[in-house]
Amino acid sequence: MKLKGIYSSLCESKYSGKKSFAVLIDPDKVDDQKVMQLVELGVNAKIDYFLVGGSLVVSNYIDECVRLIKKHCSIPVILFPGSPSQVSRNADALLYLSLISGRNADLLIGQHVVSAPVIRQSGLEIISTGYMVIDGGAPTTVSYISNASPLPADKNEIAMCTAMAGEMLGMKLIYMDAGSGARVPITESMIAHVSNCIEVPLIVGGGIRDPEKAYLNCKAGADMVVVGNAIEKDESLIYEISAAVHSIPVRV
Ligand code: 1GP
Repeated sequence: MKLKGIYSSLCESKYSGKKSFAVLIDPDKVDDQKVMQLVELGVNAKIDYFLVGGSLVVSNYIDECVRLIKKHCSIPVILFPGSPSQVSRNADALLYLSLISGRNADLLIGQHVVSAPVIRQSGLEIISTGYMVIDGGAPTTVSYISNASPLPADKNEIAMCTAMAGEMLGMKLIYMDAGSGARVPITESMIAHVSNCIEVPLIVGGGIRDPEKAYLNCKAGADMVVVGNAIEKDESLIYEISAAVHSIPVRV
């Protein structure tokens, strides 16, 4: 049995105002060499988490990818599964995503029912997460695969009510995602509105390409920012984004 620690750390960080930076690794886009490179960069840049997963993982590399990360560093690995098949016992935790911004019953509860025994047996720390896909200005893999309309980018009220409902239904995290490679990331205004009406930690990702946007998202109320695509294109961004996120003072 693994120690149940990731969610406690996320809550402690939120309480103290400590912002976190997670690098998303899509197992379809990496090999051993690339993973080792990202591990080294992640350690040197002092990132907080690796997220591993993708909306559509076609390779069979998740388990090996997670094992490699865990073997070579102590950065926690959180699974961010696009489907129930994306599970690795070697990870530290799993975001148990329910697509609360959509109206596709399968992604709200259906796939969870089918995969519940396997997920339970994995022994992973399971973190129930209200997953909200926000319109990022272009169709993304997640918007296509989910077969559900994204939440309109300028409708802060809908985002607030959705997040509040997720929290009251017992979800432990809210993850607002404009989708991987989104043309337009989520506005700071929407992040601030949502952050102000929930108490659980708030994760924000999708289309973040520079340290300024990561910083502004944290200032607006994101507790963790997730970056994938931009780092795939320019790895040196890991240092800049990590520094920007961690420049926000922690409450003592
Ligand atoms: C996608 O939030 C993540 O689910 C990260 O998005 O790849 O655009 O950084 P990017």
